[in-house]
Amino acid sequence: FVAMSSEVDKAQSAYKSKSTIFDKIISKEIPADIIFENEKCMAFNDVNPQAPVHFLVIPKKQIPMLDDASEGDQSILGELLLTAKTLAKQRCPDGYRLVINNGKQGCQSVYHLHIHIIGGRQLNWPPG
Ligand code: D5M
Repeated sequence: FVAMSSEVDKAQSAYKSKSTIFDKIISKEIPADIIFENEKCMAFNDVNPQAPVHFLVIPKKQIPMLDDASEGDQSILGELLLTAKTLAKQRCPDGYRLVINNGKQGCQSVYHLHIHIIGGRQLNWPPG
């Protein structure tokens, strides 16, 4: 419960900013456990894993949240989903879940669009 409420606390105090910690991961200013990278997107393991497999897929383009995605982002959104699927299929052959947290009540704490991929154990439904 501590871990869960601290993620909620982080989301409560998070806000959109010009650059986020994920930009620093993209530019390699700070290290991350990167598992995939191409010119458009990147995947790395989450520092606060909620399951045996928990990684994030992000666009290199700065899109703060899903709300900000537009018609012109169709191909990058598709690329994120297909990248997530390819990596998830290898790591979680028995199933997995994709999550996009959007905004305060969605529990978003980093304002750079990201897809969570969670798996490696039996997941529950519904989420909290
Ligand atoms: O999820 C943001 C997620 O990002 C949260 O699960 C922790 C993770 N995070 C935060 N900083 C890092 C670094 N530096 N490396 C890897 N993972 C990180 P949200 O959907 O915004 O709540």
